[in-house]
Amino acid sequence: MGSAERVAVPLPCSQTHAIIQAMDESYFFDEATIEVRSGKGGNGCLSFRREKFVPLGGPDGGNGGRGGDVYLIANRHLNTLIAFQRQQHFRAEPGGNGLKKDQQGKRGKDLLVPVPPGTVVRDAQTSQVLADLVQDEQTVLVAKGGRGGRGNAFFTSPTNQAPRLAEKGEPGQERSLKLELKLIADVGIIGVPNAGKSTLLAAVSAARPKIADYPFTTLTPNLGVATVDGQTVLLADIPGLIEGAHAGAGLGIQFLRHIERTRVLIHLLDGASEAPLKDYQAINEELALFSARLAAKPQVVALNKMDLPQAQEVWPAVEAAMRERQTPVLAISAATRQGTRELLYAVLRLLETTPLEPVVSVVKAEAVSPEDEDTFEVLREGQHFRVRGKRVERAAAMTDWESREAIERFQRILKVLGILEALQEAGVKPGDTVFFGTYELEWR
Ligand SMILES: Nc1nc2c(ncn2[C@@H]2O[C@H](COP(=O)(O)OP(=O)(O)OP(=O)(O)O)[C@@H](O)[C@H]2O)c(=O)[nH]1
Ligand SMILES: [Mg+2]
Repeated sequence: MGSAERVAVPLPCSQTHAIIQAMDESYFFDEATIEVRSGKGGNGCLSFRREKFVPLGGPDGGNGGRGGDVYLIANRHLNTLIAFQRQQHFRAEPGGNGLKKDQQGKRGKDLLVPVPPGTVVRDAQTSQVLADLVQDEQTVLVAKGGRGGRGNAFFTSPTNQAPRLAEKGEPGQERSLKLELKLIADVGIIGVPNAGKSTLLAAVSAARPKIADYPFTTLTPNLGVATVDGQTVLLADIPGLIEGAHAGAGLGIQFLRHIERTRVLIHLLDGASEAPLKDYQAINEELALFSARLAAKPQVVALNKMDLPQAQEVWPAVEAAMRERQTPVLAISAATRQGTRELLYAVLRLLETTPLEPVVSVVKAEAVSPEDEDTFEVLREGQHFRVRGKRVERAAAMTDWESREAIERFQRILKVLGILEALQEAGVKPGDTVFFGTYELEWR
């Protein structure tokens, strides 16, 4: 990325603020579509030196500067895509025009757009994954700045000492991107529907998820921040899991994916259930069927609803079973907050002894696909012809149509690429209109 100057989009708001706002609007923003545009290259300059006693000095028009690139950069202070509700358009600065006396145009500043870690970036048109930004400060180039047009000094040659020709800057790239946030909470709260997961999240954080006495109250994950001894822990409450979840039953598979990146799990047991230990086993089986990675995540088990006699009755059996498995276990009541603080301490202890997983990153240095530059096609559109191709369209956009020499140069490019021949084969006649990108030319 060089050492070029950069501008960063300011961070929209602090982490907690963003989460609470997302809660207020009662759903979690985990998708956004944005438009990015890199800077156009600056135009090349057409100029001749003015010297005393020399009627026409040598050409001294400088090249235009390169346009700025657009990058997305992971920023650990963000954990929602909510900022993109307010702003969807991001543009890098254009390059400066070349100047006389062989002065290069200024390079356009790059634009850095911060996104939360866990953001998967796709091309909105093709759905192709461009990057999976996982680690803080991981960066991906999404739109490359246009090349600066060359000034007339560049075109000086033994046979042309005074070129009246300068290129225009290459247009910037425009791209529509789809962002998807995979939650990266520290802790995932899992359990059967109605276990009290949302009640627990509400008890330990400022989040206000919907709570009700029927299964599948939670439809999309809720996030909350809990503070324990000055440390913050980000918790995600996901929809209840049932048998077959790994294969899409209930609200299924997408939520298992959401918790795949959390570091530890709170496995909440419904103390009012017929058989909490059976539920426990069924959920663990679902995790294992989904992925080995999920099954291997450390768990803290909590038997909920201890304010009910039913829960108190099963507690000794639950406690004994977990002791046997050497799994930490607590008795809590999310409703009365009995034991919830101790549960957070147990989670902290587990987080401390759980190393961060090595991050597997698929980020390429550039997400801008190198298309085949020189290929083209000639299409017939009613009375007109259209030539499509990356290189030729760029050449057309960079040609100064006021300059005879520039037009001649464009014709030479057509010849070299074999486009002249292809047009003749397609039956083009003098007076016909030929389109190159947005440029319309009359065939002569
Ligand atoms: N008595 C008692 N009831 C509780 C406790 N915790 C939750 N509940 C009740 O259990 C029901 C389900 O609670 P939720 O928090 O919505 O459960 P959930 O696990 O998020 O459920 P889903 O989102 O549907 O999977 C509600 O009626 C809660 O009021 C508790 O500690 N004691
Ligand atoms: Mg819920």
